[in-house]
Amino acid sequence: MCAAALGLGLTGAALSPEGLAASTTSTATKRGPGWINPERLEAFFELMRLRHGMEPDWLNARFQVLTQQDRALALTNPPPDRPAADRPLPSLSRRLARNLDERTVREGRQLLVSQALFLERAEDLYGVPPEVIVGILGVETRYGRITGNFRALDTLASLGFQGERRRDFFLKELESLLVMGRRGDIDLLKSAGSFAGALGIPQFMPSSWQAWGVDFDQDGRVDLINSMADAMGSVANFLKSHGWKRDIPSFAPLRLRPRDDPSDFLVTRLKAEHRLGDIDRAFPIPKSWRSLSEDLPASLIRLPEPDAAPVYWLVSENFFAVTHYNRSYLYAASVLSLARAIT
Ligand SMILES: [Ca+2]
Repeated sequence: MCAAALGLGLTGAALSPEGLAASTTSTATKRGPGWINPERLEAFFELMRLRHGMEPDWLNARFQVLTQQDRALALTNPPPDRPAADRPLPSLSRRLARNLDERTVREGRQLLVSQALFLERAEDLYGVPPEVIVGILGVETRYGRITGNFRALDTLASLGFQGERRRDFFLKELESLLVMGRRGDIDLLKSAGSFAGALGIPQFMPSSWQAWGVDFDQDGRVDLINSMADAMGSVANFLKSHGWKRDIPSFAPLRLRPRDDPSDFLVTRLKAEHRLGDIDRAFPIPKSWRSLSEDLPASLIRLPEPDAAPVYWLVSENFFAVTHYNRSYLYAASVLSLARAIT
């Protein structure tokens, strides 16, 4: 049934002016799965030929079997006007409850022991503590248990050609995925991931896999889908490349007195914009931070807690390195709280 549907789609495409134009170029075979605009597909194939020397026939063989991922499209393009009353307010305590459940903490502690050799090597090389690496993997995929059921090739092509937002971003990721597939780094027809195309134990997008993936178990290939060691080394490499500094604490909850006004040191972006010495003069900061350099970049952030007083954390650049993994304070707070809970 699927093949018949594809055949009909292709016939329709070939009869359109774009389809005729496409069929006159390098090969006469019908292109793609039918639901992708033939002109755009041809332009993409041409780009891949020029940039990577990829033969249109090789590409076409992969594209013929693509399935449009309607669910990925729906999840990345949610209807804009859901009434505010239906949306749960962001909440630190709820996020922590979800990510620091008993099983996730217990399995994180087990991983610290079972993967100690790789984790220690990652800390030696990149300066990222074992519990932070494990914290990322816990929040991302529960240590590789939940990595998503969407075939990345389908998802990225659907979002890149049919999506409403960030098409260029997803096409660039599709390009990276195809380059990895062509090289034999991953099996394009099997590799499953999230609804946004993130892959494997650490949920790297294909371009991140290419840029920061590390063959940490030294078996000759970067495998973030099956190798826990490769996932751990790659997470550490990513964090170091995004500003993680060895032996610097990442966060400390602050207990503000009623007269304290945090606004001078509060940030809303993903960067520490103040000096620790200046914060120290204004607020009671934890003793362990007092021994650090006065010039250490630091700031305060406010974390949402709708049913109680707002929560303020003192944070360093290491906190923000984690937000480069996922651009959210609540995400980084979950990762670093899980890291603390398993140590
Ligand atoms: Ca490897």
